Amino acid sequence: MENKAYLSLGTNLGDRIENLQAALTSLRNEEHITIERLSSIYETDPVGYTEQASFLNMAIKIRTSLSAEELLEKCLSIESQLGRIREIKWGPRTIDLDILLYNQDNIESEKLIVPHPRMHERAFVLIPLLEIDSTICFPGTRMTLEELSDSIQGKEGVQLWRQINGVDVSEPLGN
Ligand code: PH2
Ligand code: MG
Ligand code: MG
Repeated sequence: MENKAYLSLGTNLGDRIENLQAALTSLRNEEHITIERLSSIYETDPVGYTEQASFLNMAIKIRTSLSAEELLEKCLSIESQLGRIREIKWGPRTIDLDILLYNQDNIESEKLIVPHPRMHERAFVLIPLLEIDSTICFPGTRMTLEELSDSIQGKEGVQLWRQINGVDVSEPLGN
């Protein structure tokens, strides 16, 4: 499990908490992946295409012996197992599993770009990520997430989900 990666999870179709649970269970059942940290779950305003239901988003830190490409294949297969179909760009989805960072690698292949090209401008990615590791340095800059946190745009669209619902949901997910 020599590689360290950060993933973003998002869902806004069906039973959203069940979708997150199912994705985490599938990741836990993968022998080449260990989940090290989980963020809280956040309810977030849709970004990009705004005429859709709000999302639940969270981030996780994993260790894996998979290459970035193998990890992507794993993520895509979990997405399709959970019933994700090809949908409109940035539109509603049952589950979205995105690789944010893979070690300090810069990857640009036909299938995969890492660091995730839009993570820097997305509060629904940065706020959960900040919670699990504020010392992350973006490849290419010397700034840590902590140092960048004040300048994150769109924070008001990212709310702790457990506060909205009055229950702490991070425990059942195995934090
Ligand atoms: N994912 C998108 C587009 N817009 N908005 C929110 N709030 N959360 C998402 O996960 C999300 C989005 C495309 O992957
Ligand atoms: Mg995405
Ligand atoms: Mg995706």
